[in-house]
Amino acid sequence: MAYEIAKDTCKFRFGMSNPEQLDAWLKENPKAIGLSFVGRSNVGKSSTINSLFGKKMAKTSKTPGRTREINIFSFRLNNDGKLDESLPEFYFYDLPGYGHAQVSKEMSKNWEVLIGTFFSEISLHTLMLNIQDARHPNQKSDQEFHSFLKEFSFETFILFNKIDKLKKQKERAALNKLKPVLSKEFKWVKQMYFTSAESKDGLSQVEEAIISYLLRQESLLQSMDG
Ligand SMILES: Nc1nc2c(ncn2[C@@H]2O[C@H](COP(=O)(O)OP(=O)(O)O)[C@@H](O)[C@H]2O)c(=O)[nH]1
Ligand SMILES: [Mg+2]
Repeated sequence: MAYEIAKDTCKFRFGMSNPEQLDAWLKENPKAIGLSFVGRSNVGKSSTINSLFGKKMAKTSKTPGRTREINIFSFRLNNDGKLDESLPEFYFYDLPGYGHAQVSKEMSKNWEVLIGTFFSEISLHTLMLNIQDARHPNQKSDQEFHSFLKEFSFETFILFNKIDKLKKQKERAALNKLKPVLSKEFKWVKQMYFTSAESKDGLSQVEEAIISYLLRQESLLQSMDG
């Protein structure tokens, strides 16, 4: 592959917990091209980010539901091992997990406003990467999130993470059986992957798909401007 994520260019930019501050940033950046990580707490969003963008980018946690901010990062792409300066800076967003019961009412209210602001103001050139736990896919909160997301027109991929934990052949077979069911259920989801942030299984395919999305958006914006 000619293009790859230039890990040495990945930078943490902002941690947003204030919806107004987030709103202002999003409105200033209507043409930002990037991707967003969304999923239940503890499914491995931060770990997947770290595997794709470089160690210790995002904070991983043993305690679910800790990140209550939207973290904004920027990165660039290499082409044949060299930074491609003709391409803009891209962004990725680490979102707080949904479906975590043990938060106070106040916190969940702020979460709702923050997430609402994010999805209604974020550039449409943003790929949604929904991470789910391969051992417990399509939970109630995943379904609720999907019915929310369906109202928007973002391109969406699903990553079923932690496949390294599916040790038994039986569990893997069950997941494979689920594939056609999930494809039916998630007709509007463009691509699905089985991954492990731990063993890195499946992540090079995900990186390839992300890059292809970014380059597509970039040429789309070029043609609109030109
Ligand atoms: N075995 C295994 N553990 C993982 C994987 N991805 C994440 N974890 C672990 O799951 C826990 C939660 O991960 P984290 O990335 O913080 O989840 P987040 O809340 O979705 O950001 C951590 O203890 C990780 O080490 C994976 O693919 N395989
Ligand atoms: Mg996290």
